[in-house]
Amino acid sequence: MANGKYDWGLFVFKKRLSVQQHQRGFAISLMQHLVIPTFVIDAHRRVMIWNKACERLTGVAEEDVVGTSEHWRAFYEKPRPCLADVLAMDCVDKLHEFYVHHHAIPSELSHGLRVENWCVMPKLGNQLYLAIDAGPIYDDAGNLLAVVETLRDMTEHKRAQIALQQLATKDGLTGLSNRRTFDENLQIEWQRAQRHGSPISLIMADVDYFKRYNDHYGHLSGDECLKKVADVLVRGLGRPTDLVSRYGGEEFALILPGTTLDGAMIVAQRICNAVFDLNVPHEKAEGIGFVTISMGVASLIPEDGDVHDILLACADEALYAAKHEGRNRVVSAKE
Ligand code: GH3
Ligand code: MG
Ligand code: MG
Repeated sequence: MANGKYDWGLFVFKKRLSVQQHQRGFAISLMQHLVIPTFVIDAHRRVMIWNKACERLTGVAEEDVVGTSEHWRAFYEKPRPCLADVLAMDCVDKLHEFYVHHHAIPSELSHGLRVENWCVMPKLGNQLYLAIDAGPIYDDAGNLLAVVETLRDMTEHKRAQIALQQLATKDGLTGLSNRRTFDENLQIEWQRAQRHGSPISLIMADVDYFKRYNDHYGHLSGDECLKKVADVLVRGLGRPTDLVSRYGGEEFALILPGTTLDGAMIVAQRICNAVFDLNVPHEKAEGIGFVTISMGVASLIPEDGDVHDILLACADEALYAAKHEGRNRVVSAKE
């Protein structure tokens, strides 16, 4: 009030300010109570907002993180950028270094990013698979004001997906790769060997007198025996590219990419000895008294036009010879 007159200009200004403050307060409160875990960082990567749902998801309290750049601690054990940081630092080209599953959000309106990732959640001590979205906010001049990151817990969904994948690719009894995975892998490795002109070896293994084992000790003991043999096979393989699968009943197949016949024979003999050394009694195994396996080994450098069936047929023939020659032995396919 000046000279008894009311200052309408000041009044309108104050009113507008108070409406703006009210709106801002409402927006912050809205975000804080949003059911979707959300946090916001400024252009200097300091946390501005850390909502209640984010507190529940991470176990990290708002007061411990707001004003700091320590938000990574809520998700990871070692310092690394969160998705919002990637946008704030303008290093989207490095996204693949931090996230396996990532893509830009397909919208002309958004410069956002979407990723999926396993997070270790150090405060809660449990691993969560999170779907993460981040979107930048710019002022009218195009300067970055903030980045909003939202998180969705996809752990159950991911675990179900992994379980389904396991069902489709693994053998239920032994946990080894199943026949389908074997077929796919053999095809891939065969083609790779063809392209590189490198050797590929295949070992077929079959438990000796296993029908008698089942008949004598029962089917459940038979299953236990197969698991023990499978463990020996897994331990017998040295390279990450080697693959052991349950081919069928009591037959196993081992693919050894980049391995010559001599190398594969050494591996097979070592495994054959290790199964014998398990000392699993088998009263009905002729002459030996323990569970043993026979193995047929084949190796080839595939040429153009060759199909992998030749390798299977050669290894099978060698296995047949191993049985014929008395079992508990390794026989190589004829060159
Ligand atoms: P050989 O020494 O010539 O290999 O004789 P074998 O008795 O091992 O061979 P055969 O093919 O006659 O019999 C295989 C047996 O393996 C038949 C079945 O009783 C047993 N078998 C196959 N799959 C399973 C399984 O999943 N669990 C159990 N317990 N036994 C199985
Ligand atoms: Mg058999
Ligand atoms: Mg057998």
